[in-house]
Amino acid sequence: MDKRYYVTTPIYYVNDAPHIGHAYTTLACDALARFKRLDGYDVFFLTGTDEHGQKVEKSAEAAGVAPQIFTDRVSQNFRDLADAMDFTHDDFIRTTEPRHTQACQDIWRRLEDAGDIYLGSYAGWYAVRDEAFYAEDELKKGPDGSKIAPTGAPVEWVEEPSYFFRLSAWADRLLKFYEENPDFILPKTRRNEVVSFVKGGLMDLSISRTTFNWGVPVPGNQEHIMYVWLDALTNYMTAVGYPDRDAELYKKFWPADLHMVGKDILRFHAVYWPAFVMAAGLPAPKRVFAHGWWTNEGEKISKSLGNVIDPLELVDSYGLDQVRYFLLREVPFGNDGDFSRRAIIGRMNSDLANDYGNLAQRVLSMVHKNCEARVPAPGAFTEDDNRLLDAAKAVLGQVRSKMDLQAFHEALEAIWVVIRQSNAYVDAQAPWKLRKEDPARMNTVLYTLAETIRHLAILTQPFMPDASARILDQLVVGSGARSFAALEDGSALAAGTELPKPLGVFPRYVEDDA
Ligand code: ME8
Repeated sequence: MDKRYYVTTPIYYVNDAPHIGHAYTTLACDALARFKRLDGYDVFFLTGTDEHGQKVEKSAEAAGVAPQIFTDRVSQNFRDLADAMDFTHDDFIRTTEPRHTQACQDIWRRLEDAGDIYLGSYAGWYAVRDEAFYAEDELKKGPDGSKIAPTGAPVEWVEEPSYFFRLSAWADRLLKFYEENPDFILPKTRRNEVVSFVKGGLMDLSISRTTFNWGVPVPGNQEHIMYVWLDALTNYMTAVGYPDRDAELYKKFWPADLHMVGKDILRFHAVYWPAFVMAAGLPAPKRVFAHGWWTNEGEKISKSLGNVIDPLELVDSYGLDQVRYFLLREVPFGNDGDFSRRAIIGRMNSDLANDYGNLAQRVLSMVHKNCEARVPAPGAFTEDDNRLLDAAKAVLGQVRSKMDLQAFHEALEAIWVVIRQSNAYVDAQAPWKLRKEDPARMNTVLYTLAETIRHLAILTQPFMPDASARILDQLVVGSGARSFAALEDGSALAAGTELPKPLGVFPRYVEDDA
């Protein structure tokens, strides 16, 4: 089995501060990267910033600083966010780095050599906000009667000399590619949208600009800079060493297993990008997953509405693991979702404090009080005990198949089924009553529970790394015994192991009414 996994986030525009949407995409990739590492994969997890183009140039201008100084500053905000959220990326790429210029120019030359680039002139609509060209018939009328892009972005008329990529010639090959790779675009509904878009026919794509110069120069023609999306998409190959195709990382990790993106940029990733890569004679990535859109208390998140959610503030208010859990659990991954205080507090108090936290806390406290703070020695397991232990053992397989489809919410739900089953088992077995009546049976019950919690805490690590580690510390599970192998190789808690005094891991969130 090929145990390598390459996952990427979009590279974010440095026109603005990072917000919850950016944190969400990278979080999903982080959970996946952590999951795969625990599952024995060699993982490469990439994130970074998209620093060229008109949009960034204009933001720098508005800030009154040179674009490079501006991008240095804003890019750092994205790194700070990644640190604050404990993301485990292996590289953080910036498109203004020299390694990236080299990669962009190389891919350009390959497209040119393949006969897929020609010089012409572009006359049409462009939306700086989306950094995208639009055909006349795609535009809508805005509230003030002016033309706007389907995304709502204002458009401007552009006329300039431009190189084109022969995208029109790629429609059939793309359709064949989608057919041969049915999971290339997920979720399925998004796949259908892309397929019907391509079936509608593709126009050649303008891939250079001449009216500003914040970008990668086109090789052989200094008048042109590369279209920011060709530049940006190439980052996924730059980071693994391209254009050096003998580079160790490139050989190991290209083609990427997963480009995680928001639904807003699916077309660039699922149409343009595989066409570019295949035209360059290189292997196309294996999957693009387009997730949904977050709103804030029912409203579209936007700077003009003043309702941008700062992920750092969320972490300060609710705690990192709580925010990580909420974002991945609340919304079926792929669907749109709404952030609300009520919803996150609800999840914290019911799923985390009442279900998971309470299970760990009451079991560990009983062990501490009644078993001399040692893992109790179990006697023969009854049918009830085995039912719980078997359920705990079966979760990894379920979570694995959910994670392979990026169904984070279902992966978590599968874990919670066993958490709830464990709580029901505690209530049914009532170990506190057994203390006097049948201490040997109490030991077996508490052992069964502690062993189940070991499984659960190993499995929740990708989602809530800190809280899971604290539960595993309380069970004295060593750092070498926290990977998924320890759920499949017959490992189990050793009776007699001395345990530290338990401490609650998921406090209830008490609303401040003041
Ligand atoms: O598009 N809900 O960068 P970008 C969910 N530079 N996700 C959201 C979101 C929201 N409300 N808002 C943003 C670009 N996102 C290009 C990408 S890749 C080669 C170049 C997330 O800064 C989501 O992942 O506009 C979306 O696709 C991405 O941020 C857009 O980030």
